[in-house]
Amino acid sequence: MTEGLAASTSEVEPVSSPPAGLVLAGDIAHPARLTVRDLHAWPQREARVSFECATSGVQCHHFQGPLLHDVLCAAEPDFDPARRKDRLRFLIAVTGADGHHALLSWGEIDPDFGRAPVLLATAMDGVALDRHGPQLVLPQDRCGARHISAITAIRVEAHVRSGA
Ligand SMILES: Nc1nc2c(c(=O)[nH]1)N[C@H]1C(S)=C(S)[C@@H](COP(=O)(O)O)O[C@H]1N2
Ligand SMILES: [Mo]
Repeated sequence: MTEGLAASTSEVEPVSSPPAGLVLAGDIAHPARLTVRDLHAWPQREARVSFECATSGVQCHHFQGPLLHDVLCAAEPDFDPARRKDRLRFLIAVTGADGHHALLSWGEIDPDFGRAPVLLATAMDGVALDRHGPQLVLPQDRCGARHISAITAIRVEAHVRSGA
């Protein structure tokens, strides 16, 4: 029975091109693997952004997708929900398929603090990112470098205070 299921699944979805997805992990209650399709479960927002790249100049794109904050809250980061201050210890590390890597702070996207409407885009310029993987969209950024494409991992981590 298991063999039959495996055979029919591979017919529908060739193992050579599985839908791109990201691993959500770290100091959270619900680690998960999320495909672009899974990201449609949250309310979809839209953003028209322009950003400058040091090598290719100004680019303008239209993105659609859920708020990063909504997706991360569903994973229940390990902070004390009763203390706003506690959330300010957390970092968000985002990695692309090519290893490009950048950090955000929780305070930056939290509606009580920076309120940045950062998206995990499921589509760019009307084209679904199902095969490519989701893209980070930061309407507040002047430069393009944190608009990480083909995201493979997001880690939410409590920063450990160093020294005295
Ligand atoms: N995965 C990944 N995403 C990335 C980058 C990258 O090197 N890898 N470069 C960033 C930079 S520097 C810019 S300006 C924007 C736009 O880059 P593009 O011109 O390659 O689309 O994507 C960003 N996202
Ligand atoms: Mo860039």
